[in-house]
Amino acid sequence: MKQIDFTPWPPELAKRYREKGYWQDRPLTSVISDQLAQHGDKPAVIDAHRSLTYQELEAYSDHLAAYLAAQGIQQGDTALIQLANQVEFYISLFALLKLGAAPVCALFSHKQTEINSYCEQLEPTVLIVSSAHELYRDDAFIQTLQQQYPSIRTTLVDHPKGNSLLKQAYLQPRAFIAPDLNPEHVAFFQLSGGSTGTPKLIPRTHNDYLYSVVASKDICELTEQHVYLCALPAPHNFPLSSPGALGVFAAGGTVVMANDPSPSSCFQLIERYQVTHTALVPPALQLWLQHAPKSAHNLQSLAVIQVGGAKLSLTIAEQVKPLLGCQLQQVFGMAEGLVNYTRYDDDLWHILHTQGRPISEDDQIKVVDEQGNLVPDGEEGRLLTRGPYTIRGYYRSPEHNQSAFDEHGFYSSGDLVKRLPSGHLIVTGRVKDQINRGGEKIAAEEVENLLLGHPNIQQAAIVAMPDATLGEKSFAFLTGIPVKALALRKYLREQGIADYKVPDKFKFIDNLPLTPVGKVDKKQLRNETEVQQPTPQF
Ligand code: OOB
Repeated sequence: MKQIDFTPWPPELAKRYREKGYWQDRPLTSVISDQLAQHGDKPAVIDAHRSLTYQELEAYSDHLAAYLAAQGIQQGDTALIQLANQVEFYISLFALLKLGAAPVCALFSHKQTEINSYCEQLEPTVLIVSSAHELYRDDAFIQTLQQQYPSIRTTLVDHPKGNSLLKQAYLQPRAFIAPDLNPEHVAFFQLSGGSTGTPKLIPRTHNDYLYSVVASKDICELTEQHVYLCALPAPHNFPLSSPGALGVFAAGGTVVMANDPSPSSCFQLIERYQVTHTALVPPALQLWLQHAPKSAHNLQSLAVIQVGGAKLSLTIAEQVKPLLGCQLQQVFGMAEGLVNYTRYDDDLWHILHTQGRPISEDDQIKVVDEQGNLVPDGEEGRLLTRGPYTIRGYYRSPEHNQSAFDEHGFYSSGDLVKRLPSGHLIVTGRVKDQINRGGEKIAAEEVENLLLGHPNIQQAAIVAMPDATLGEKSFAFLTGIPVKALALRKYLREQGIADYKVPDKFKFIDNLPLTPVGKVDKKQLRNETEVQQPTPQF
């Protein structure tokens, strides 16, 4: 039997995680199968086009799994899903999980560069994509992928409004014989925000992910009464598992999918479906706060808004209760594992000023200085963590793993934090070479490398500049023969990268400043962006 590579936890820790009941040796799909007896007829997921009960979600993912099995797809294979926020996302995810064929779920904003990189790394056997995405409007890109990656055996394209091969495959009843899965093995891949040239893939096992989902569901006290609005891109770790859609399924609740997190998409859904919970990034929350007071929609059903993905400013945090009438929960998480929540019964100070505390008492946190020495509580340092649902290594990245994990298996997230005696963390900054553009992560090196491909550009350095709405935008400093920003944007779009990675500002300068050891001095460049910008709100 083929097995997907991943770095296992040391046996003594795996034993402990089992003994403590974190790892239950059950497949991740049990979040839906467990609901069938009691909640089979209840709506599990609703999008703009249809509503599926738990029974339907289970049956459709079985049919699709059987269809794929008949195409020769089997345990140990990999797959790529690129769908919008639509019920087919969960049908496809569960079908592949049932087969043991681990998917990577690309964000809908991803383009050729990202998709190529995932295919290069995974050699998928299945593509499940939507023609609503510009890449799949016709067959050209799919054919290129199929030629470049002969591993691709089955391609299912969905058409959002009409019939499609994907819909036929899941609607047509077929008996599925489930293979025996080992819950210690890889279930699927999360995407890393990254700080390197190539986006890294994060193998998540059934055991570790299911634990994070179920524990998150308990912390957030979700029940079958709850209705969760999935407003962020469905594959992202936050709306998938913190507690996200999978947590809501595990509780027997209902997931409502919005096309995007804007008030115009979301407020009507909140009223119509009596949404109780949702998860937002700070810029979306800001828009909600601006629009809620004058909205004609009744938002009273909302009990909790979770905010995470990027730092939330105190001034925005303070407005949640007065303007939206619901509880704020701060969430500081990462696709690699560790997730922190403020708890509902925390005092107001901790809810407003901290990004929460870890899910598990077995989440080990170290806050260290530049030499790797522990710093006292309350002092800033780098965050290191390991635990029952934090990965031990990126997929097939031995070199990067050397620097991303310490000798004790602690993952270095690249965040600067302060830990309080209560265990709560405050995110104070970052050492990784990344821009956090309103929750969307940009690995500076990835975009710099693409810019270096331009004939006029000699050197490129991308840094964060403060922005009142997004928190940060990206600023590219360049040397070489000047080119207009418009032309550079066009050039980058032609390379096929997600729009959010295209720098917001470009500037040609004579030389990039260097540190005493001869590296590009990004700190100095960042200072320069601040001179040119108005003071940020957060
Ligand atoms: C979430 O996951 P990723 O993988 O997109 O990004 C992780 C990084 C963290 O290392 C940190 O730099 C930043 O995003 N971050 C925050 C934050 N939440 C995430 N920075 C400040 N304050 C916060 N509340 O973004 C993610 C995954 C699961 C749940 C929530 C967020």
